[in-house]
Amino acid sequence: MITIHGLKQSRALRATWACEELGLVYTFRALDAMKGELRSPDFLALNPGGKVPTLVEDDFVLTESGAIVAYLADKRPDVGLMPAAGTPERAKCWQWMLFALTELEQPLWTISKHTFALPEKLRVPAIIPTAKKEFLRAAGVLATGLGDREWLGGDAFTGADLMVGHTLAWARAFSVPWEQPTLDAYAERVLSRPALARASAKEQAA
Ligand SMILES: N[C@@H](CCC(=O)N[C@@H](CS)C(=O)NCC(=O)O)C(=O)O
Repeated sequence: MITIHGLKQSRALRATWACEELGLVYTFRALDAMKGELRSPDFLALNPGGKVPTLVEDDFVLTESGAIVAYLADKRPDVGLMPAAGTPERAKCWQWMLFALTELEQPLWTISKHTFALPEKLRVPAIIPTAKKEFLRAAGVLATGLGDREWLGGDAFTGADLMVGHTLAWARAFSVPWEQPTLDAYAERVLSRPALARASAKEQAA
């Protein structure tokens, strides 16, 4: 049995969205950060970093949203959320998943941390213009990489679209513009996936 430990409106949605795309049976366990549940001894025993998503399957524990999406995808190779191992398609899928985590998400998260997420006394507003510039640069690279294709991998939705799409949803939620018109339709396409709606509904109900 797969359990995804998460917070509502967090990167845990990447994991539950993947489960929904793949038709996997899973439980979403909503933790409450305000009650200190990310720092409880039980949770820290699973993930010493005290972060979500954290996947637990019997005695197997996995952290990092990208690794979790890839692990889940390999349970249903027929779905093609990750293309077959050893293919150029798989390599490109990894390229964009890692791009989402390292190039697109990081400046966005820097903006968010120093705008609202960190306690006010830890915020350094002077970093925001640089982070915005980096985010726009990454968005430009993404738009060029996507070109006029429907999905990053070409014909089919993959884990790359899931990871990038979730990050674009955050950009939208945080009112950080990407200034790439072609990404507007792409974001709509990715974020209107029924599997995402199901994962969000499950999260809200938890
Ligand atoms: N690189 C990690 C980041 C995980 C992460 O930072 N998760 C946030 C929620 S979106 C968290 O658990 N924050 C709690 C904390 O930092 O204490 C991933 O992609 O899974």
